[in-house]
Amino acid sequence: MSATPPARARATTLTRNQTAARAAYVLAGNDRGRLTVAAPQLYPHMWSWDAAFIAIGLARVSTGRALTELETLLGAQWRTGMVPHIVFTEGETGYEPGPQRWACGRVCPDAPQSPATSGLIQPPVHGVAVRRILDAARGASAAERHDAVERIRAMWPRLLAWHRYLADRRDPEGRGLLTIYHGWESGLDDSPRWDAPYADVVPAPEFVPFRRADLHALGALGGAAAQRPSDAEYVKYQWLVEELRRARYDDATACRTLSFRMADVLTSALFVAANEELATVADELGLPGVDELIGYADRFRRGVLETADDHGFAADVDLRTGAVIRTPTIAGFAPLLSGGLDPARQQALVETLTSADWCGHPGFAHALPPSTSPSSPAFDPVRYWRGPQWPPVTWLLIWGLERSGEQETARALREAALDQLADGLFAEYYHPFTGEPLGARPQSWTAAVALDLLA
Ligand code: 2M8
Repeated sequence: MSATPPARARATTLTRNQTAARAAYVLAGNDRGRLTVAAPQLYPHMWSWDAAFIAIGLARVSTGRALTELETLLGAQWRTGMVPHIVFTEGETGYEPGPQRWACGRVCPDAPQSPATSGLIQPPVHGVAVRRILDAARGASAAERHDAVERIRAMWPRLLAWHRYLADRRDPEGRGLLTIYHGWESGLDDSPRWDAPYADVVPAPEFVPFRRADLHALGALGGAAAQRPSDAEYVKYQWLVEELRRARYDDATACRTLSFRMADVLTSALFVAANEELATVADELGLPGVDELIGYADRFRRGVLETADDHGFAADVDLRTGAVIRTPTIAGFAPLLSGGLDPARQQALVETLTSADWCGHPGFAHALPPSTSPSSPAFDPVRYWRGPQWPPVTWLLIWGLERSGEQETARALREAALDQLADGLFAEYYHPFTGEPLGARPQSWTAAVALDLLA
């Protein structure tokens, strides 16, 4: 994909106050009481990492409501400590695979009977949200702060169990990288980083793929199928769910039998950051687990940095073949989230991020990170995680750059992000060249990161 289409003039540019007001309005509209749906038509349920970003945004409006979001998610935790990637809202049938297809409560004794959940994970950014909520509570009334502290104390055992699950069951060999069983677990579903491993995911001949509800929902929003993963990819996604169900969602079995097992460097880097953030919360509130959390952060930071090349760019590892997958996707910037690079490699990585191969492409409508480098043959400016710019990922990079002491680059990204979000549409993702909104809208996590960036 080399052609660079002209940037389109957008219909509206809101002021920052208007953008914030509209973002809060979107979150209120997507609020179903104790959870916020990821997007009303396309994703009418709660998603795990979406919930964390939503809580980060809600903290700017009400720390109490932000905590409710995390409490609902953690309320669906499995006995193993696993936090599921989807918590299904009752009676909602517009998403596939739905609860019947996962059948978690039926085939796995560790899954809750209610609420119904999926049997996968997503990146563990929840610790980051907890830290942000506690910080936001500092500026609130004494009563709100007291309530926030008590509720964080109450959810602490579940947060620790989640991190223990990840460290023990998703890194049984202690390499400092988290194993994922499905591209969906990475959150970057159809990223080109998974193309090679997906070549080995071959559905059994008798497998009958089920109806794709996503294309129907997106079509109703006026979106085109070209913005979603292809049918060929979707059959593999469905087949992996089937494999997992056959493994009864048992981690030991999954680690032996699944046809997709990747050490995900971005998820691992986010785990480092979440452990560090939770360790500061534990320290501040006198909660148990500080040393354990710092231990996890150190172990996974080492794991992430071991994959980095001379320019600090990180890689995934295919655990089935041992192959190192260094695709030019946004995941390569993982060390900016885990921290720990030596100054020379950190500078090189920031230079790469701002170069014409990434945010600095001269044709981009907004100088923001694309999900895949436009110089990669796999780049596609409209298709999901294969090129478009995703606001929550931008948020993560801004946050990571600030933590890494790269204030100037963080500031530039923040300004560009606010320009992008001033269309007031809160799209799921954006066309890097035209600035056109793509995918679902309004998407809750986009509104949430807008609220936080504007605060
Ligand atoms: C997308 O993933 C779901 C499957 O989990 C889907 O396409 O049906 C991804 O963008 C994921 O990162 C996100 O959490 C989810 C809900 O926004 O949608």
